[in-house]
Amino acid sequence: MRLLVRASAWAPSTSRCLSNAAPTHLAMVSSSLVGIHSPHLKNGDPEPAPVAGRARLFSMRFCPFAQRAAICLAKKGILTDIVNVNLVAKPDWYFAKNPKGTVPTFELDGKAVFESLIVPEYLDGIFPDAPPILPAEPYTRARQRILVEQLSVIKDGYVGIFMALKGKTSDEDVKAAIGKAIAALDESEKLAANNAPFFYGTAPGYADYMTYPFVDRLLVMLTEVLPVLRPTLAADVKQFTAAGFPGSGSWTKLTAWLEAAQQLDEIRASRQSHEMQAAFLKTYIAGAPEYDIGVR
Ligand SMILES: N[C@@H](CCC(=O)N[C@@H](CS)C(=O)NCC(=O)O)C(=O)O
Repeated sequence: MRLLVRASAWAPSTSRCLSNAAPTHLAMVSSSLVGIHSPHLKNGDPEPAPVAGRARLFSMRFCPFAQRAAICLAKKGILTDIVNVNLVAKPDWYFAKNPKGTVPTFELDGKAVFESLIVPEYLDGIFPDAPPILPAEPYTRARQRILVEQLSVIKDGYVGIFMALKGKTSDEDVKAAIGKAIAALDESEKLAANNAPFFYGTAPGYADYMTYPFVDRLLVMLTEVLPVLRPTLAADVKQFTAAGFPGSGSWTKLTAWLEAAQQLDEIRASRQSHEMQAAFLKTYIAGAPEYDIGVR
């Protein structure tokens, strides 16, 4: 298949706006994703010319939804130019691809598909020779979808803390949001597989890929952002550390799952460092997101 590249092949970008230059704080991980650290295009910037036959992912470096799509593209080894979009000053041309103006949007041969839970299925359909994200067998497939729905409590838990901090709500409200995130971890622990690191067995799949970006952000939030922005609540989250998150005492299976997920090439290829995520989150919570933080 012409768009497939081996995971070890680091494909050069031919597009003017795209760059492979990784900030020095990130170890280079070879992958099919080109320009993951490229600057974000904003209103007034021209759309980079698409390279014929080459996939594009419209993204934002720190977006967990966009990371879902990036993980799947890396797993499949699809040569993809990442086009980062400034979400507070979106280029006009972006709305023609995605009227909601959200990221991610996947585009190939002039066909754009958005929504992070739908893109993986589309990729499975158009790249039948690449490793599948969703299983073909109907029951297993349905169960994976159900699992993603159930695990969305982690997304909600993370977003709840984010909103509470951004809304400058009282310590009591932030505490309540932390409580919900902890309850989400408890629920997810019950859903994790026994004796298998991944949610649906020994190999990672849809549920793992759709959930990882939010667990990683919850980690950053609880260990690096919240204690700094709300020192009055530092004691409420001091049980959490980046190493061994969320903690094998209460969440044995989830902790083993995260450790295994962090080793996957497709996850390593799509991630931003915790340091950069924390720095970005602070600017976002303050109301002035610095999308290009650490790039230049
Ligand atoms: N339901 C969408 C949500 C995507 C989303 O909200 N992305 C955020 C960035 S993390 C975004 O594009 N925000 C800009 C906006 O909503 O205008 C999906 O799953 O793809």
